[in-house]
Amino acid sequence: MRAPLIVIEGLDRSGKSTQTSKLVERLEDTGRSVKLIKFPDRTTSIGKLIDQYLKSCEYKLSDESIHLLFSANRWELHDKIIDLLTKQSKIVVLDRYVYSGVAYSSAKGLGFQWCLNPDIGMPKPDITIFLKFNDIVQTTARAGFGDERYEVTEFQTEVRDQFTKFESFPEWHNVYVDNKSIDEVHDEIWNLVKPVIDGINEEIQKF
Ligand code: T5A
Repeated sequence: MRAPLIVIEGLDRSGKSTQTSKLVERLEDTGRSVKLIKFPDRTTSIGKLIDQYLKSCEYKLSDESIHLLFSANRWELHDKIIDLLTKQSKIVVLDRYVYSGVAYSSAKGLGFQWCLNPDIGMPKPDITIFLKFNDIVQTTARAGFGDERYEVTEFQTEVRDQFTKFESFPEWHNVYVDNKSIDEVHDEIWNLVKPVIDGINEEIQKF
C-alpha cells in the first residue's frame, strides 16, 4: 500500500521547518515510518548552485534560469519520492514544493502557467498546508529574516498574493498562524493531516 505525500508551504521564516519536524515526530510516535525532505535540497549539485544564488545577490542568473534550476532540483528527487511512497510505504513530508517554485517566480513577473510547466508530472501531494500570515510583519520580524535574497518585506507580500492562486486546488489548506504558538499551529496541522493519512487513494495524482 502506498504512503501519503504531505507538503508544508509558507513564506520565509513562517515556521515550516519547525512544523515539518514536529509533524514527523508526531507521525513517528504513532508508529509510522516517515521521511522528511526539504526543498531546495541544497546538497545536490543543482542545490549547491541554488544555495549560492540565494546567499549572494552578486551571483547573477536570469529569473527563468533560477526558476528552472529549482524545478530541476525537485526532478532530481522524483524517483526517490516515488520509491519512498510506493516501494518503502514511507510517509513523505516535504518542506516547500512546486507551489513555492511557482509563487516566488511569478512574484517576479513570470507567468503562472509558465512557472508551473516544468513541474508537470511531479507527484501531487495528498494534502498541502500553507502557513498563512495576515500580518506579514510577524514573519519578517523573526530572527534570521533578511539573510537571503528573497527575504525582503515587499517581495514576501507579493509572494503571499501569488500563493492565494492555489486556494482553489483541492489539496490546499490554509492554517492561519498570526499570534499562535508553535504547539497551537502544530495541533491545527495534525487535525488536518490525521484524516488524510488514514484514507488515501492507491493512485498517485500528478501535477
Ligand atoms: N524558493 C524555494 C524558490 O524561490 N523557489 C522554489 O522552488 C523553492 C523550493 C529558500 C528560498 O528559496 C525560495 C524560497 C526561499 O526564499 P528555504 O530554505 O525553505 O527556501 O528558506 P526559508 O523559508 O527562509 O526557511 P527557514 O528554515 O529559514 O524558515 P522556516 O522553515 O519557514 O521557519 P523556521 O521553522 O525555521 O522558523 C523561523 C523562526 O521562527 C520561530 C522559530 O523558532 C525560528 O526561530 N517560530 C516561531 N516563533 C513564534 N511563534 C511561532 N508559532 C513560531 N514558529 C516558528
